[in-house]
Amino acid sequence: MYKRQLLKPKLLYNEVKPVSVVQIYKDGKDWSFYKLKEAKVLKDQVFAKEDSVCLDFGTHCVGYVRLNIIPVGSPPDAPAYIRLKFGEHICEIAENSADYNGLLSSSWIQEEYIHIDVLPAVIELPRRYAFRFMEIYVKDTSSKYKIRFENIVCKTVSSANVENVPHLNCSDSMLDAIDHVSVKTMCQCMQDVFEDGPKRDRRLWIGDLRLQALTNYETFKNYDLVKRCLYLFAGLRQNDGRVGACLFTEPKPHVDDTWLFDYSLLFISCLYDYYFATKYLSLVCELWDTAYRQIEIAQRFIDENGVVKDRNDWWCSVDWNESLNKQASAHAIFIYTLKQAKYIAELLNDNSRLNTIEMLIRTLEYGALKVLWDEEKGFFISGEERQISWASQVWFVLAGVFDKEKNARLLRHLIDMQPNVKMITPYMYHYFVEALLDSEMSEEAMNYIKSYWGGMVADGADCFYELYNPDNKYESPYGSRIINSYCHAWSGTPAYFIRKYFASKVDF
Ligand code: RAM
Repeated sequence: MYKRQLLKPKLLYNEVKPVSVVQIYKDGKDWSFYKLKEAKVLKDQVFAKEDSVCLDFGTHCVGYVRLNIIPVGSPPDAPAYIRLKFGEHICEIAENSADYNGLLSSSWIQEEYIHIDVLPAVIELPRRYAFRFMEIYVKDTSSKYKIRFENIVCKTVSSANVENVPHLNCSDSMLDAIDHVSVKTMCQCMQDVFEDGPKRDRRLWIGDLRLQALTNYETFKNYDLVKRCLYLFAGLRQNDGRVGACLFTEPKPHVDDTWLFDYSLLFISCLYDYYFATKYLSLVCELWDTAYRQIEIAQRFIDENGVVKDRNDWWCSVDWNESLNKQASAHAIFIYTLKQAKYIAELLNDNSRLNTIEMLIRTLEYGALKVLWDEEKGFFISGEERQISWASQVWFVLAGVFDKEKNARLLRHLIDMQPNVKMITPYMYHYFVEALLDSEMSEEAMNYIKSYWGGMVADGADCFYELYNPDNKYESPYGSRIINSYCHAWSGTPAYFIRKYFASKVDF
């Protein structure tokens, strides 16, 4: 049996019932809701053709829904025909799914039409949903009978046990709330593997895994789940040894055909972090060849000036800001991961690879300073149009091309100048906060944690979103925000920052 199979986690189940019936309304430009009544009185409400109700489960749930449908009136002389809709965010219920015309498949929209021929009935939906809100819409019964709903329940599932995570209880209630939402986000995404989002894409992406693993080391400490995911990536490589950007576990584990420059290199970071968290050298030793192979592949992207070549397809992830040029970030991520690889090579006494790694670091640092650094502007530029973005500066700080003082000056300059190619994903904000902490700017780091992730909490998030642009809350890389994920692994890292870097200043 494969090692990754041996490490399959045990799934834990629970039951959550709806707490209230809510009314959706437009609050200015956006959707909002208020409580109409307790959910327990729903059993007395009778539904006829075109009636609907929206239930609030009070918290984000991942799991399987069951409900009883009871006929009222004459014997049912026609099937009941209902629509069930599930939403992590109220906008998914409020907006008409038929209007969706985005980039990703509409099949992600959590909506089912069901005929029920025999009543009363117990409906158990086979699909796993991620939601807080559930809408029931009665498309039709018949003129002779109506229906009622009873025993609505969600059997929730996760491989994480929240009871294993000590509660944060500090004097700052905003920080407590951010930590709580962060731990909840992690828990919902910890399933058979670390999923990126339990609504969408429900699979293992390496960029997400890297941040989940870091947060997991400070919270759930499920080292085996990280190990399983690393075995999956290493055991299911693409053709020439490339680590794929993501993989699926059903019907059996298989790698996707997407490859991303930065994600493949982040396999090295995952291994490096795993070593620091566990000090288990054996896994590092076992997976070192796979990690090193990613360097050999990325090396092909370096041009004659020692700079990573730009491309205009989806070759590198970094952030979802559509105007972002990724060349400089990719270049810096290569240096960043090479330095981690250098550490591993030293640890394993792999001297021949160590020489190559050191040579590559020199080449790329030289190329960065010669071609990508603009002394006059005081920023790293990216692409033919010499774009100045937040992401490029952040990744260069993390790459450690300059010393700490110069990095701190670069970050201050960035904050002062506010270049308009901004970061829009919590994923990229994570690395920004990491760069601030690396540069001993912990006050600024804390302020950004509070304003960015705190902004989502203030907007009512019970899990952190895939994408959050405080300047445009409708932003979606996919053409519609109803397809965005509102519980997304790469957003759950504040608990990591708070617990790792600020633990001495807060109480548990
Ligand atoms: C999306 C997912 C995932 C991310 C990739 C790059 O499909 O949101 O989290 O890692 O893109």
